[in-house]
Amino acid sequence: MEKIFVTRPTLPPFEEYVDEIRGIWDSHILTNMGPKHQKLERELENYLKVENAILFTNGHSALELLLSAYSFPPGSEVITTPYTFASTTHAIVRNGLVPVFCDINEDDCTIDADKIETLITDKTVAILPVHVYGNICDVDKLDKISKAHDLKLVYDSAHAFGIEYKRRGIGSFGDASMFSFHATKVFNTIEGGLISCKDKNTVNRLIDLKNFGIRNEERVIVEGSNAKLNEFCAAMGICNLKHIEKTIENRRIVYERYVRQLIGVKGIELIYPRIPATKNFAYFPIKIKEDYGISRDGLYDLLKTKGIYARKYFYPITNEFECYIGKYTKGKTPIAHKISSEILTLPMYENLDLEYVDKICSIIRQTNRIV
Ligand code: T4K
Repeated sequence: MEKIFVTRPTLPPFEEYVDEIRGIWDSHILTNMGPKHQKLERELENYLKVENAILFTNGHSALELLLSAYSFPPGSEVITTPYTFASTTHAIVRNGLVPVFCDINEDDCTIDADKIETLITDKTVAILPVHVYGNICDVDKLDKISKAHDLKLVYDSAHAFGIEYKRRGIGSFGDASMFSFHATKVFNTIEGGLISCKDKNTVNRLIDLKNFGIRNEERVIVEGSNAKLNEFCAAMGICNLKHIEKTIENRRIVYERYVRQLIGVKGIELIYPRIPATKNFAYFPIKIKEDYGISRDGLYDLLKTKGIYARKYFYPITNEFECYIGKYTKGKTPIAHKISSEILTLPMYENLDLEYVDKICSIIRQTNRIV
């Protein structure tokens, strides 16, 4: 029985990648912000419609260093969502900052912007929302709140590659955005990440922070880290970017095949964006409601017995992780808690065989009928 995983990385044609890396055998430049790294940064600024793009080894390092670039006083508070991957909360905590959890919208699972202001205190320094599944947050409302309270607004855009709203790249909203280019993402550089950021001082600080704070052979100006994307990963990005429109189109076909078959199934709820932005079809999340017949975990297990490895993105929510439970209790997040017990993300990737999509949908539909 073939195993179907929640995702499968997009790879460019083999020969294209070989052609792209061939020159490395002449130059021997493998890393330290070489020509491919620089080329990819310029190409991504263009594609993502952002002013400055800074590449990193992965999305998490990018986010962690972004928060460190602002030099917030230790113990400052960052309002964020618990309905996300571990990285978002870890980036806050690993900077000595305090996550204050805000609940999410029931429909699109993004942060509930109407609940943010009640969480602001004199210790709040930033808001860190997540464009979860590629559903963008209410960026207009968040912009107003952050400006009214003089807070930094930094987005976790790990899922939002290529999305545009009001004809602007999603990474141009707020003070800065982090994109993940992990193997499992819509666009990958094997591992990789990016910060888009308007402010030149922050850009320069991030460039220092990702290379040990080294300005030149004799000057080290800040206690930086090492988070440089290497040339082989940059080459993968250059190749994958050439095909990105087709990749997203192929994802759309899979996405729509799911929607057609799962819409209206009793006990199954689809998740739609509430803000009208373009789509990248990053994930296919569904909610398994009480009237479905079996639980979310029951369906997860059933699919597994048939070789289909769906995932519970995002369960548990981060404020219920063993390492955080009971520690950061300021905000209450009952909606995020409820959704995390209902959520299942189905296999979703470019060129997922449509017969498998039909098979997955038919299992979901039949299970509903027989229980
Ligand atoms: N913020 C958010 C909101 C995020 O979702 C993420 C990452 C980040 C920040 C941090 O960005 P990075 O530092 O990762 O750039 C996966 C990814 O590793 C992670 O990048 C992603 N979010 C998260 C949602 O999903 P896992 O632990 O579920 O990955 P894993 O290894 O179980 O992979 C899932 C499936 O993908 C596997 O069952 C098989 C398939 N797969 C995976 C890999 C790595 C492949 O077919 N080939 C592969 O090389 O976290």
